[in-house]
Amino acid sequence: MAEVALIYPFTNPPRSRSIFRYPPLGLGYIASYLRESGVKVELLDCTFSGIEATVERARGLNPSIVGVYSMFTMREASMRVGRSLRDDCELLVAGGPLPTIDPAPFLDVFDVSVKGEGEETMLEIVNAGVDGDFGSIDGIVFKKGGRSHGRAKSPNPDDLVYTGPRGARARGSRQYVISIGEHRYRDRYFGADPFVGEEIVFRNNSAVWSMNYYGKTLVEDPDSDMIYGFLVKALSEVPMEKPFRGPAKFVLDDWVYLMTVKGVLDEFSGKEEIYFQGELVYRLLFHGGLIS
Ligand code: B12
Repeated sequence: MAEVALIYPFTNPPRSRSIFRYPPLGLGYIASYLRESGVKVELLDCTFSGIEATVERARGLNPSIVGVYSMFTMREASMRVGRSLRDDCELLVAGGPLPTIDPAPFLDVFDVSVKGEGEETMLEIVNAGVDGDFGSIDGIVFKKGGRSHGRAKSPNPDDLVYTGPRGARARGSRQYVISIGEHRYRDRYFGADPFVGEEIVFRNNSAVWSMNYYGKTLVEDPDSDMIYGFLVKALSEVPMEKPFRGPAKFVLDDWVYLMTVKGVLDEFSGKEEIYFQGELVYRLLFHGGLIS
C-alpha cells in the first residue's frame, strides 16, 4: 500500500518515431522529498504503459493521496487520470506547469491545485491529512467547504481559496529533517542572532513531541563565528539520557558551555549558557514536551 501515488500522464503515441521522451523529473523530486520524510510513495509513469494500465496499477496500490502532473500538452490526460481515480483515493492533487498558471479548472475534478514547486507543499498536504486544514498551506488553491466530487461545474471564483505564495510565511527560516522508520524529526528556525526555533517529532505523520528555543549573544560586538562554532561542538556532545541540547558541562580552552534543565522529556524547561574567559557571552532558553 502507498500513502501517495504520483502519476505522470504523458503517453507515447502508437508508432511514434519521435525521439522525445520526457522523464518525470518534477514528480521524481517530489517522490524523493516525501520518501526522505518517511512517506510511502509510488511514482507511476504512463509513457510506455498507457493511461488505462497505469490507472489500474494505481488502484492496486490503494493510495490515500493521488498527485497528478499536468502541463499544456497533458491537460486532457491529467483530467482523465483524475476522473478515473476520483473514487479510489481520499484526496486528489494536481500540480505542474499548467496548474501553476491556471489552477482553478483543475478543481472540477481535483481537490487541491498546487502552484509552483511541489516538494514542501505535498509534504504539508500529507502531514495535514486528507481532511486537514489546507488554509494553512501556502501555494495552493482549493474549494471552500470541501472536496471535489468530479461532477461539479467549473467552480465559481468566489468559492475558491487561494493561499499565499509559497515561502512568504516561512521566509528566512531554515530547516533540517531526518526520518528514521515511522519517526520524522524537523528542526525549523528563524534568524541568526537572536534566533528562535522549533524542534518537532512526528510519529506516522502525527506530532508527538516538540521543543521551542530562543537564543542570542549577550555582548557588544560578539564574535558570532567563535561563539556559535563552540556551541556546535557542545551540541554534538548531547547525552542520550538528556537529549535536549548539549551536555550539562562542556569545556574547551577558555570556553565553557553549561546546560541546566528541569523536568523530563515529557515536560521540561531549561537554559544553556556559554562563558568565554569567565564572561557570560550567550544564553538560550528552551521548553517543550509530549503532545497528545
Ligand atoms: C526542459 C523542458 C522541456 C523539454 C522536456 C524535458 C522533459 N523531460 O520533460 C523539451 C524541450 C522536450 C520540452 C518540450 C515541451 N515543452 Co517544455 N519545458 C521545459 C522546461 C524548460 C523545464 C521543465 C523541467 O524539467 N523543470 C524542472 C522540474 C523539476 O520541474 P517541474 O516539472 O515543473 O515540477 C515541479 C513543479 O511543477 C511541481 N509539480 C510538478 N508536477 C507536480 C505534481 C503534483 C501533484 C504537485 C503537487 C506538484 C507538481 O513540483 C515539481 C518539483 O518542484 C520548462 C520551463 C520551466 N522552467 O519549468 C518548459 C515548459 C514545461 N514547457 C512547456 C511547453 C509548452 C512545452 C512544449 C509544448 C513545447 C512545444 N511547443 O513543443 C513541449 C511539450 C513536451 C511534452 N511533455 O508534452 C511550457 C508548459 C506551459 C504550461 N504552463 O503548461 C513550459 C512551462 C515553458 C513555458 N514557460 O512556456 N520542454
